[in-house]
Amino acid sequence: MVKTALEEAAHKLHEANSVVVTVHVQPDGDALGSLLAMARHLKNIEKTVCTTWGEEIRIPAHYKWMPGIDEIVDFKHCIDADVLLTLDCANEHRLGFMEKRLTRFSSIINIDHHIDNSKFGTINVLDFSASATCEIVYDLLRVMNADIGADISTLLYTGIVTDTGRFQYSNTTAKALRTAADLVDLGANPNAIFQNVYENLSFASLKLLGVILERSHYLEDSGLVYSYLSDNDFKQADAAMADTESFIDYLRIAREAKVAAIFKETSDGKLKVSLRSKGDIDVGAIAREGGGGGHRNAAGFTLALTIEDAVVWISERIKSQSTATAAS
Ligand SMILES: [Mn+2]
Repeated sequence: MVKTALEEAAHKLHEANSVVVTVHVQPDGDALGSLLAMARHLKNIEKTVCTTWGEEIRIPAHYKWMPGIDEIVDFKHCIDADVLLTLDCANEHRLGFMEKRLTRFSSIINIDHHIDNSKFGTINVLDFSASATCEIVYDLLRVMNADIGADISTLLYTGIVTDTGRFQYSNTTAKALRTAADLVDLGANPNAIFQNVYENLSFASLKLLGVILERSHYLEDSGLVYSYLSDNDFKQADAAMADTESFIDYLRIAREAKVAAIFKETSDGKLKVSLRSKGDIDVGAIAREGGGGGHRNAAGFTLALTIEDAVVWISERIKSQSTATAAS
């Protein structure tokens, strides 16, 4: 019988004695959820596990409550293992400093749902219809006959609820909802997770949301609604970039918005761009052109441009996609 990639991955993990589990830099809820769920299961079955990602470890406040979050260690401690397991990571570069260590591992299991995944693993478990990497991890844990308790289900539910925008983005499939329902049966508490993730903003960050809304602009010719935060705004509000992750959703709710963008100045003078689209515009393609990546409706990249030039650059690409869509 031909083994599926899921079965191959399960077999390889069962065989291994030690596993380094890692995710993309600046991890979101799906990355953290899949990381901690896999780490927990592998520890449960007596594997030696190193849980990390390839940059200085900083946990956004709204994810600090996640079960096992204290077990994440600096990547410098995760040197050798039988298997490197990467989760929610579309390509080698997204591994940060872990990229340089790829050659140390004879087995790399790459589990992901990004459509532009570069297949850098020796085993690639890719499901582009999955709403979240956590949805694939749930399938893998079932294949592994894992004992999925309240902690693992809480972690996986968190990844699915955040990557689907609370079950509202276009990746919200029946399977995503069924998986979430299974996870609730297994102990995930949707209301507690909602409060921890979405009602956990510092008051200083709430004021920053006010700044973003106040400064927002709408460009009628491209349908772009955008706003920005400067380095100084973060300093004044004593807020971290990660606290503002969800703010872009407030720009998207404008009826006029085809694409929402938030520009954030980084400390090295560059512009971090987050993009969201509601309809046909593929912001993942725009982000890839800018050297970043992401999904059709949610993507990000960094530009070395002023905000004014970045707005023009993005608007042009929205307009040319709109023309192409209208013509086909
Ligand atoms: Mn994801």
